[in-house]
Amino acid sequence: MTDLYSDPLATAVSAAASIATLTGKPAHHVALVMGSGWISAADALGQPTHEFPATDVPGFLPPTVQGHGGVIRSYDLQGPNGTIHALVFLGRTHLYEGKGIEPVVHGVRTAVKAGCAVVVLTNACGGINRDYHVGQPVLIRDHISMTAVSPLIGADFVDLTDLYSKRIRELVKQEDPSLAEGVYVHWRGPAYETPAEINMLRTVGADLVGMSTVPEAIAAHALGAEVLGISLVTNAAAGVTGEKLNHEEVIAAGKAAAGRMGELLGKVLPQL
Ligand code: 8IG
Repeated sequence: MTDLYSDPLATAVSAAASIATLTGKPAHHVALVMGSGWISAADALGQPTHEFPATDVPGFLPPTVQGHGGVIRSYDLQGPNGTIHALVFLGRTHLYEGKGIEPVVHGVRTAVKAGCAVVVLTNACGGINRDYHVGQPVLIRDHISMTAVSPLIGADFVDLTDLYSKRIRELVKQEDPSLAEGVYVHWRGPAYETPAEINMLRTVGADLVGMSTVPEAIAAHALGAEVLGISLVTNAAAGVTGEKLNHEEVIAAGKAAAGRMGELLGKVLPQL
């Protein structure tokens, strides 16, 4: 752990103050973390009022993966009860980067300290459930941590029974009743699973597998935010179709379907 994160919440508080200064907005109301391929969802929210590199804000590391932006945007979204301020993170830090857990959850901690009561976590993932097709968005109903790495330290015995807010899932499904729900597995990576591992994960009740979201959901929930998780199935998990997994294909498939989800979020979020 570096000095930067010796007091992670203090770093998040100073990051939130920096975002307030950069945007001229004393508080934001909802945060969205956009995974690979989700930039078209951010674009579907309209024109941001502000955009800056995440590295302008304390505690954010430069991006290391192609398609993971490292950019923060602020949006004004119009809803039935007036304007809300949305904080959008394009790109995130992953556990597989080897920098530890603190940079992985710094964005969501910053968002909650900036005032966000709702955190939307999106990702691109592999589909384990054979009913899913590539390009399908799936609401995360629950998760299984195969890393067992927690962002929490000490006697912080947080209840996770409603980690992925049922209230928000129901609101989203009112807008789009065709949306499926599934159980997401956090796999450390960076190597994908073997076919045998995918069979194991299916057996223990997993529908989706990816390398993000779970630590951020726990950190946001522990600070009192409501969490919505949405996975975009961008490939069939290993062994499901016999095809090999390729990062470029993953990015392309994500872009195609994310725009529709951005429009949906633009409608739902101002109602929360
Ligand atoms: I995109 O098949 C994407 N991310 N672990 N497995 C894991 N992560 C992923 C996958 C996948 N596809």
